[in-house]
Amino acid sequence: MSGLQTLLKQKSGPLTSELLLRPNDFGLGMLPCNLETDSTTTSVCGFCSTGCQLKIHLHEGEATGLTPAPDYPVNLGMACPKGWEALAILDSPDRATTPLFRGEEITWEKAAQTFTSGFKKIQEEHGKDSVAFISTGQIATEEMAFLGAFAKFGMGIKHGDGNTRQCMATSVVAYKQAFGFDAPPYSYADFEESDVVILIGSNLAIAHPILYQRLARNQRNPEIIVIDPRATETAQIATDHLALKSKGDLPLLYALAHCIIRDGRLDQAFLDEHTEGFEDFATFVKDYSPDVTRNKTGIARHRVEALAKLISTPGKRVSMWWTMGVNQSHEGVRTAQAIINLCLMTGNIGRPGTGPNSITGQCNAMGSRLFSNTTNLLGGHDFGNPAHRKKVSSILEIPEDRIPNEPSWAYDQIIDGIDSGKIKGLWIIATNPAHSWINQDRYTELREKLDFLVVQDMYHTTETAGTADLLLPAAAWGEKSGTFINSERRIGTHKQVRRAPANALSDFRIFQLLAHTWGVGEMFAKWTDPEAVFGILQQLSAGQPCDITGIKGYRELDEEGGIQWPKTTDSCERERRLFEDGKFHTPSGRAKFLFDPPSSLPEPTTNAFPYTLLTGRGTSAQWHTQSRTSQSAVLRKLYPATLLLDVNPADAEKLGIKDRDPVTISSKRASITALAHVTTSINPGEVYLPMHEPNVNRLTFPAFDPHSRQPSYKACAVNICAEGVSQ
Ligand SMILES: Nc1nc2c(c(=O)[nH]1)N[C@H]1C(S)=C(S)[C@@H](COP(=O)(O)OP(=O)(O)OC[C@H]3O[C@@H](n4cnc5c(=O)[nH]c(N)nc54)[C@H](O)[C@@H]3O)O[C@H]1N2
Ligand SMILES: Nc1nc2c(c(=O)[nH]1)N[C@H]1C(S)=C(S)[C@@H](COP(=O)(O)OP(=O)(O)OC[C@H]3O[C@@H](n4cnc5c(=O)[nH]c(N)nc54)[C@H](O)[C@@H]3O)O[C@H]1N2
Ligand code: SF4
Ligand SMILES: [Mo]
Repeated sequence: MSGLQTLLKQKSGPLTSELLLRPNDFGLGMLPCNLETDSTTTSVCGFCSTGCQLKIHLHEGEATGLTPAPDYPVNLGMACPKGWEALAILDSPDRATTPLFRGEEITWEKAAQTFTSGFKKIQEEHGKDSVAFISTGQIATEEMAFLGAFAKFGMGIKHGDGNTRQCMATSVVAYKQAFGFDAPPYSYADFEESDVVILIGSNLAIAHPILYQRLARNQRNPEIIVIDPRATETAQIATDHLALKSKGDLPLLYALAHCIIRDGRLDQAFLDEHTEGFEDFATFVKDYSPDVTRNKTGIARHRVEALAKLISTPGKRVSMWWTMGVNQSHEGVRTAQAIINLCLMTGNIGRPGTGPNSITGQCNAMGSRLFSNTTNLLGGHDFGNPAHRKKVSSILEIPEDRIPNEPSWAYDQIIDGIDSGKIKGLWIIATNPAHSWINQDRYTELREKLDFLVVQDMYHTTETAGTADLLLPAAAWGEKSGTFINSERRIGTHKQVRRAPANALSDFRIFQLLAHTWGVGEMFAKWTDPEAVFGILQQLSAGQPCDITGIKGYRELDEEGGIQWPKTTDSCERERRLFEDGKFHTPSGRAKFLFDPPSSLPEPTTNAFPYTLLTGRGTSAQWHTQSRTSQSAVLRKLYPATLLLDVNPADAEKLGIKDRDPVTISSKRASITALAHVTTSINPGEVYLPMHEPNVNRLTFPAFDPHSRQPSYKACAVNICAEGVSQ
């Protein structure tokens, strides 16, 4: 037990700031190692949602290097470049090392007081809901639960959302409406057990390289179909690549359903016993023959017919995987549900190698979905449900009226709230919206409207940190402990193996300190350390589809190679999928068919802006806004030094552009420059930019899915011209 934990356990009176301000003492003492000698421990990687386990090599308790864990059921001895460089990015002059108030170094006591007085003053003047927070899918589950509980139950804030809105909101709503709970049904083993693997809007080779390796290990000689406007790195492993038109997914998926139903190639028994709404859906898709949809999809009839046959071949195990090409769309939820519909009608769910499978993005996107207390009340509960509020209030021993009875505004509504003057104070934790938010120029302008902006980050140099009134320096992955939940619902631990620089504190400790200074320390008296909070979250999960009451603490998570939710009983298999019994979480126990007609593009191309701009990941060595990956000399060598615009050779010729020529890309909102990368991997009429350069989101158009409010980052209208040549 660490020094602080011992002190906290011994102390009976209220916590003091002095007690909370002992940095770096959650982790090192928890290591199952002999600090005197060389040894190893394990940690789940803190970049992507694959959740690879890394073996950390220690000397006298501090990490000296790492290798991929050989026997973890996720990565089986593999890691991608980011994982290998996870320790390297910690040592950087860009690290935030001490709290800063408008650029001046201040103590943690002063920082906590400034936080408290700054936000309380705004709340007194403009009401409790005039302060909001934007959180993340990139801190431990225990930390995000602490944040959500402190902000909502302690500070009385109603509005808080996260960067998971940019990423996973569509899948959350799609599953919730169709299955009754946000429940991705698969295990990674399904990549290896499928006969037909369909990847829709997912560039697995770049975004989830270890899952790509898992797919490459499939011994069943699978058909691999990639549905992506671009011939991506992932398409290289494909047996067929459908280069559909940008946002042609919904019509294409309806055309597939049309053919399957027309030919009667259905799993009628599954439909009868386990689904509802099929008849209406069958009537609806009668109008969507491949000939009708061809204009929207760009895919010829015979290819649609062939794919429909493949998906519905009796006895074949078909799995359909999707990521941002689907989620980031003005009609993402219905598109994800069109994938779910295909799996339901062919009975491809609940069996090995099947499933409508959404792959998450950030290391703890799944933790955020269940425990961030933003869209859902802690543990996948509903803010609007009195029984849920009662349950949470009794487990947390807080008055029920502290729990808001409705969910928060979504991210874009919070941004609009700043614009309209309703939100005056904002707290941003482990996300960099001044780079990543859609139509970013507006964000910059809105900053001026905030009376008080607090940013909590591991670096002081991010675009967002640079605009903060108060900067709170956070310890990073490797400098703190907790759990992450990966894409296949596997909970794994990460541990402190390094000391945080100077005065940086773990997010957990920062929340503890702020709660104490705010005057609600008593409310979190039992939230002493990450593992204690994990125990509280287990209690909150009881009786939910994500019930994890059967896990016997962090040690069992390590011994078992991580554990997938749900886990209620003592024994369970290492890799499990959901819905094997065909029972869903809807009131009827049946999965629902959901659909709407495709809608028109929010920003169609015009004569002035004749190209569709697609955006997404660049290389496996780059992570989002690059605050982390740009810190590693090794990773920097693995990606281009300048921004490259992918443009088709036919368009390049038309525009008089050669490879590596400078070009200007203009949308109605901004103009930026890049070098041309002339390539056949992109269709004529479309161009592609990686999202890692800060200017890219100055171009994007703020359209949102109406159900999930996820931004549609991947389609806006632009013009291209050789630099210096006017439009
Ligand atoms: N190296 C690296 N890995 C990452 C990340 C990273 O930043 N870097 N981020 C992580 C996160 S948070 C996420 S969410 C995931 C994202 O993982 P992915 O979603 O796989 O990555 P993206 O490149 O954003 O988008 C995937 C593909 O969608 C395609 N696409 C664009 N428009 C359409 C369309 O209309 N229809 C279809 N079918 N496809 C379309 C793009 O061409 C692109 O190839 O990656 C995770 N992994
Ligand atoms: N054009 C375009 N834009 C996009 C996308 C796209 O495809 N196209 N994709 C969207 C998607 S899917 C996502 S997920 C978002 C990602 O967008 P962001 O969340 O803004 O990107 P990150 O660079 O991951 O920002 C994470 C921040 O947290 C900090 N950090 C890391 N670890 C810790 C920690 O332990 N504690 C604290 N306090 N801070 C920490 C990092 O330094 C960094 O500043 O971007 C979205 N934006
Ligand atoms: S694939 Fe994802 S989890 Fe695995 S090492 Fe790379 S970044 Fe980390
Ligand atoms: Mo994401």
